[in-house]
Amino acid sequence: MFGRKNSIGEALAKTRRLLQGRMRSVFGGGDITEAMWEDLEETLIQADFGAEAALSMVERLRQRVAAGEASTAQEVEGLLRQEMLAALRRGEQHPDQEERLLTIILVVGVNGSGKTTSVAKLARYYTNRGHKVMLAAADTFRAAAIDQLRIWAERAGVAIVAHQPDSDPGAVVYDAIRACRARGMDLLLVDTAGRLHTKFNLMAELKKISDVARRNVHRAPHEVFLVLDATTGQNAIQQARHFREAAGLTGVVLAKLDGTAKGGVVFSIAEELDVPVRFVGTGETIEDLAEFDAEAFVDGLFQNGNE
Ligand SMILES: Nc1nc2c(ncn2[C@@H]2O[C@H](COP(=O)(O)OP(=O)(O)OP(=O)(O)O)[C@@H](O)[C@H]2O)c(=O)[nH]1
Ligand SMILES: [Mg+2]
Repeated sequence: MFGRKNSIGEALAKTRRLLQGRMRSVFGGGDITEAMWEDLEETLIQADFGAEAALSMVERLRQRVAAGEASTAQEVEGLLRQEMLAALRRGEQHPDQEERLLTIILVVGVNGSGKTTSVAKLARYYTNRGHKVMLAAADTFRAAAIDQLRIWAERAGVAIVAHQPDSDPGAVVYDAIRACRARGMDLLLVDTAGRLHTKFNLMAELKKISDVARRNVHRAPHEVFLVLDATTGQNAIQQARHFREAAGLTGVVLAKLDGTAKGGVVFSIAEELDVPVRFVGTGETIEDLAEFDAEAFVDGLFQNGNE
C-alpha cells in the first residue's frame, strides 16, 4: 500500500483540488466583502483546518486588511499563503527570529515590581544587539513615572515618546508606533502603569494598549513581559495569574533576584504559569539584567561559594 513514496505535492493533490476550486470562487469577485470572509472560513473548515484554526486565520487576515496590507481579494489570497506558512512554522522558530519591521514589547506588572527599571535594562540589552530602540511612556497615571522613564531613556541613549500625565496611554502607544516608523526604529518597549484606581481599570487599560498595538502593527504586541518582584516569592504567582488572563503573557522578567532568597519562585513560575522566565534582574543599574539560563540557575543554586 505504501510501496511508492509520493512527494508532499503529490500527496496533497486531493486537498489542493478541493481548495483551489473553492478559492477561485472565494477570491474571484475581486472585492473584499463580508461574503468573501464567510466563504473563506467555510472553505478552510471544509479542508479540515478545524473551526478554531480557520477562524483565527480569517481573523488575522481581517486584521492585516484593516491595517492596509491588502485592498483586493487577490491580495488577500497572497496574504493567506503567508499566513498558512506562518501557521506551520510557528513551532519551528522563536518569535524573536521572525523577520519583522517593528517589534513591540509590552512590559507589565504590579506597582513597584521593577517595570520601569526593566524597560531601561531591556533598552540597553537590545541596543547592544543592534536594535534601534524607542520607549513609550504608557504609565501616564503618575507624573513621576514619565520623568523617571525619561531619565532612563537618557542613560540608555534611546528615544522616548511621552505625553502629559493623565493622558490616554493608548494614544501614547499610537504616537510611538508612528514615531518608530518615521525614524526607522525596529523595537518599541512600552512601560505601563502598575496601579490605577482599581485592578479592573488596570487590566482594561492594558487591554486597550494591547489593542492599539495589534491594530497598528501586524501580530503586535509580539511580547508581553510580566515583571515579577522576586522578593515577594509566592505572592508573585497570584499576581501573575491575573496578568496572564488579562494580557496574554509571553515571558517573565524576574526582577530583584539579587535581593532575595526566594529565587525558588522560578520553579513555581515554570510549574504553574507555563510562561517562561526570560530575564532576571540582578541589581539596580542598567546593566543588571541577565538572560535566564536554566543551567546557570540550577548551577547557581548548588554552587559552593563563599556567600
Ligand atoms: N536590587 C534590585 N533592585 C531593583 C531591580 N529592579 C528594580 N529594582 C528597584 O525596584 C524599585 C522599583 O523599580 P521600578 O522600576 O520603579 O518599578 P515599577 O514597577 O516601574 O514601579 P511603578 O512604576 O511604581 O509601578 C526601584 O528602586 C528599583 O531600583 C533589580 O533587579 N534588583
Ligand atoms: Mg514604573
